[in-house]
Amino acid sequence: MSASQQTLQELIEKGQQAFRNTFGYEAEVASFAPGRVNLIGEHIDYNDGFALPMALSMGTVVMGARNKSQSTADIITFSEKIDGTNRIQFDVKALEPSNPAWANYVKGVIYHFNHNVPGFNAVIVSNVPMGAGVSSSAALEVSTLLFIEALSTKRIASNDERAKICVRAEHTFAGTPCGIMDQMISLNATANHALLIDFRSLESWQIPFMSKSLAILICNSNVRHKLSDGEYGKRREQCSKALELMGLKSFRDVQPEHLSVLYKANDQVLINRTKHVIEEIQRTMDAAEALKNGDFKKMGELMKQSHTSLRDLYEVSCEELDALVDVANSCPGVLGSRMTGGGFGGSTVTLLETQCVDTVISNIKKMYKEKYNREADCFVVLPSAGARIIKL
Ligand code: GAF
Repeated sequence: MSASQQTLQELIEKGQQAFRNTFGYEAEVASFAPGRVNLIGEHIDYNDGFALPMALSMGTVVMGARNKSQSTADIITFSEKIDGTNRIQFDVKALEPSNPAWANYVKGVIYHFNHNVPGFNAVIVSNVPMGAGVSSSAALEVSTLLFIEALSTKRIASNDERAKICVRAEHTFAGTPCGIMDQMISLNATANHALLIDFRSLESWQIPFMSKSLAILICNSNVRHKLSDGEYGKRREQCSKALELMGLKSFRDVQPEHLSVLYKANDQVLINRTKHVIEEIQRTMDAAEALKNGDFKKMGELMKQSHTSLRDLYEVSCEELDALVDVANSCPGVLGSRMTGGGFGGSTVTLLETQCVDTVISNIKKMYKEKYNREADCFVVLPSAGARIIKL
């Protein structure tokens, strides 16, 4: 059985057993936070726009209990992101980024929680595929935060605040200048719904999204192009530069006269980035409306347009993702397919008729193996519930 097929109950049992075997007593507190797939609204969270993600049933469990020390955290992990080190000990009162990389998500969250956390022992178990663009990092951050919140006396006022703590952790300890979408959906998701998030106000709306005749398919390309490391930050800088040229603080305020300033500056890259952002914001609002109206054909068309824009205007796709999207879109029964997440590898998301799932998966896998000699891992997913404390 692959990690992603383990159920939450199996993750919990695995964690409890590992905790008992490692530390010699029972875990008392457990938290769960899901990964996500974004249906539409890509590279828009840090641009003041809208996105429409949903949570997966796959997620990360952090479980444990206080230990006898004042401030030592002793953590083992079963996640694939172990960098060869699956047990770490550190002082919760003297935190700084260091290897292994996975531990920085944990340390960063404790640091930015900014309240007394007692010494604890913990186990981390996850079934979110790593590096697949489905937010394994946010799942780890959010689950860690709920866990330490339960161990301490401080209660964070809202999920917005929780999401911001996790983002700070990711920026400062993991060194990734991410937006806030992944943490927001992990914290606020509801089963059978996608979440329309407005990143200007952080308001959000649950959009019912469940149909027996339709399925959502994630295909992991199993590639992560190295160039992605700096490219995400570069896109953020280009967007800031475009706003600066237009004399604006937000893409939500762009009027035709602002665009003409940009056209005069004649920087095609900035024009393309701006075009993507403005159009993707509109597409995302249209997609939420289409879902509300049960207009899945429209939803699929918008997903296709989103991919084209990410490929040609925002330039965050890659050959493998384009091939996965193209083969999916060519299959009967597929309404629309696009890359999802940060890009440069990772996964695609496809909306399709349930009755066609097996054929579409087999076409995708065949093409991918023949063209790239790689496996595409395919999962049918359902919109699932958000992060929570699990009663042990
Ligand atoms: C990554 C980031 F973490 C998100 O904040 C978001 O920007 C996404 O890429 C692109 O939409 O997942």
